[in-house]
Amino acid sequence: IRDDLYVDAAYDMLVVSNRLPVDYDEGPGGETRWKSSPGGLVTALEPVMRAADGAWIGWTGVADREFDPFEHDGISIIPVPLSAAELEEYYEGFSNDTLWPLYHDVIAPPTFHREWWESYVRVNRRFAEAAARAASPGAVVWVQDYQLQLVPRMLRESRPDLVIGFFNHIPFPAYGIYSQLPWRRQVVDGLLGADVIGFQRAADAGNFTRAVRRLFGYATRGSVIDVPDATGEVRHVVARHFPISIDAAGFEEIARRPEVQARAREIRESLGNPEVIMLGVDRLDYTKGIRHRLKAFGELLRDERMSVQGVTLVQVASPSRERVETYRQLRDEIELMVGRLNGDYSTLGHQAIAYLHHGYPREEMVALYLAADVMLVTALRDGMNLVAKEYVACRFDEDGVLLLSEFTGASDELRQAVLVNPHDIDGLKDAMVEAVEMPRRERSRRMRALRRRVRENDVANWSATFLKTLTGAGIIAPGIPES
Ligand code: GDG
Repeated sequence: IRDDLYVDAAYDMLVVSNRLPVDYDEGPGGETRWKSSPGGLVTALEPVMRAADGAWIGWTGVADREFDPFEHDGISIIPVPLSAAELEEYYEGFSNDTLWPLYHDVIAPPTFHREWWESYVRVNRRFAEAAARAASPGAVVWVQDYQLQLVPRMLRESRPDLVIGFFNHIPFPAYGIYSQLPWRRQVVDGLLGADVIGFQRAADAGNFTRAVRRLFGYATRGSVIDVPDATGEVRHVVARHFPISIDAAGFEEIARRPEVQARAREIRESLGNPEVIMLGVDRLDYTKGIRHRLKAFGELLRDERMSVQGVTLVQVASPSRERVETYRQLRDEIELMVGRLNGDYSTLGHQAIAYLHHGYPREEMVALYLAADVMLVTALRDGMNLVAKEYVACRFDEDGVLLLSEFTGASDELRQAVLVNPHDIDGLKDAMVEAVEMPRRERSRRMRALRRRVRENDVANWSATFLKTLTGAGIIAPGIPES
């Protein structure tokens, strides 16, 4: 154990997120072990964190346990504890049953509980205090996502010397929806403690800026908001879009491995060699439009515009938020639909839908992307949707069709996809047929354009652009669309 991990005010760069990029694991003798949980954010920030002597602050995923700071794979980790009650109120409650549905345009009704809000405030304060302790004078602190929207203001109050950034991974809704939140002023004020507030889409940044004007009447010019402090002095806060991306080269490298390609062929065979494989990969979440997708596919089979000999739908629905009631109900509904459709249309040799309620290793996901002729992304609302970008990054063969909902952030950039409104079931059915029947030349033309886009704005580019804006260089990368 390194002594300097315990030194306060030691880090020039801090990332603060609800979950740490590591998973707890117990060794055979009951000893604590840590496994990396490789996400895009870690890949993007690892080099930055190493270069800047950075640390990551967040929760370990284990309730009611305190852990000392430690180092993992060259990154300093500062755990923040959460109790089982806080997990229920701050995380499953306020974050996932109030903010999540509200920020996704109330696809599911948000629940407002005052105790949940109080827990959210308490936990945000704990994260802010941990960051305030760990940050060196003038350090850069980058706070991530909707679970921690109060941290920027709390941090600025205790440490006005810090440079504070915030990035919201999910949408920010229009004021008419946002204004339902009983704590709408506190949340916007919490965010305004940051120097730069990042969103996925220009529309999200616009919604936020309008909320600031409506609630506080502050002057705004383009992406700059004038925020007066207690003494009347004005601070310029930047609120704009920084569309997140993936480690495109990393995904392509996996896709090029011979064993992954062999696995893709094996997947196709095990499905009975259908002419076309359509694929959906989502956390099992009501924002992802899984029901709309199943309904459209079911009608196509019913209308005999598709057949199970011709087309198989593989749906990976990875388990998510299983303690939240809305998610349990959704799982039941989806599994009822899948069961019905398979009962009605499958044959002994050909399944209509291969439904998998599992999480898989990244290599298996890539093999699925390679096996899929058509990728279905039909989210009703999605901050970005990384699955769409991953599919594109993996298709070095320049084949495959991406069908993409207009309600994803990704659709701002991936204009060569087959764009759909998932609420329009007839339109969705036509788009699915168009995707299945698209000639090879057109598939390649579109895929080449999509791939160029994802390569140009990868996750390293995303974090560099954000951090440059935050630290004052203000350089805007060429890969970012302004609309
Ligand atoms: C939020 C926003 C925004 C899924 N199942 C498995 C698995 N995954 C991976 C995917 C992808 C990630 O999880 C999901 O990312 P998405 O972007 O699609 O969606 P959210 O989880 O809702 O993420 C979203 C994102 O934050 C980033 O800002 O884009 O809009 O909602 O990487 O591949 N990975 C593995 N096994 C699985 O079973 N290995």
